[in-house]
Amino acid sequence: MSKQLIIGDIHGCYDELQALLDLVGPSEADEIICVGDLFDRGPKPYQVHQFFTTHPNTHAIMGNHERKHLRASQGKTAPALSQIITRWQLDEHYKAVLAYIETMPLYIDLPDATIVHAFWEPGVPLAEQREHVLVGVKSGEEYLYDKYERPWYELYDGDKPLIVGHRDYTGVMKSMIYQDRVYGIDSRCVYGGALTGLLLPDFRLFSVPARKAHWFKIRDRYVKNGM
Ligand SMILES: [Mn+2]
Repeated sequence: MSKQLIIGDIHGCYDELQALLDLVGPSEADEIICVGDLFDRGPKPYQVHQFFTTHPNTHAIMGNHERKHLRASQGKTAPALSQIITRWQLDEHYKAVLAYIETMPLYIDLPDATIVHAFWEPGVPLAEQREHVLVGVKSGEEYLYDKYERPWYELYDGDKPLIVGHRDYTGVMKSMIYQDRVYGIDSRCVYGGALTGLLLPDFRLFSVPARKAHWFKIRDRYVKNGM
């Protein structure tokens, strides 16, 4: 039977992605699914894009960083620093990455789990969840907190376990499991934490340490050089 490896926010951390794949050792038939935020802030967005566009059985969900790229490219918002740096890193490949981002779904619903980038609103079917909630836009997070005044994951009411990225719920760059119902697997690789994978159908966690606190180095280099 084929398995699914769900991977947390990669943020351009291609070397750690490879290390995680070496550790887990998925077969050709296994699916590899990232929860989103694939490119921004890390050192190797192009290699991550190549991986997801050339390997069979790979999928990625739209994260708030992908949404920002789309909206900036459509003139709806100004790109933030992390998008400006990613554009500069990708250079002539940026268009192809944007085209890939346009194909990314807001969620993936597997037999054993539902996967979204960020949040969930109780009482709302998956297909009717608000985009800014699923993707993790600030306004989506504020909307949930104003309406429910509790951490959203305590109210999760979907019919199978939910897997998300986007936030470090532990505060110590580790994954969170809430009542075997919500799996938060963003362990902050690009800030020097770890890259986490969750292997289904067994819900087994794997993790590899970040090689560096990539984002701080990249940001400082970019700002210093004025590029
Ligand atoms: Mn995110």
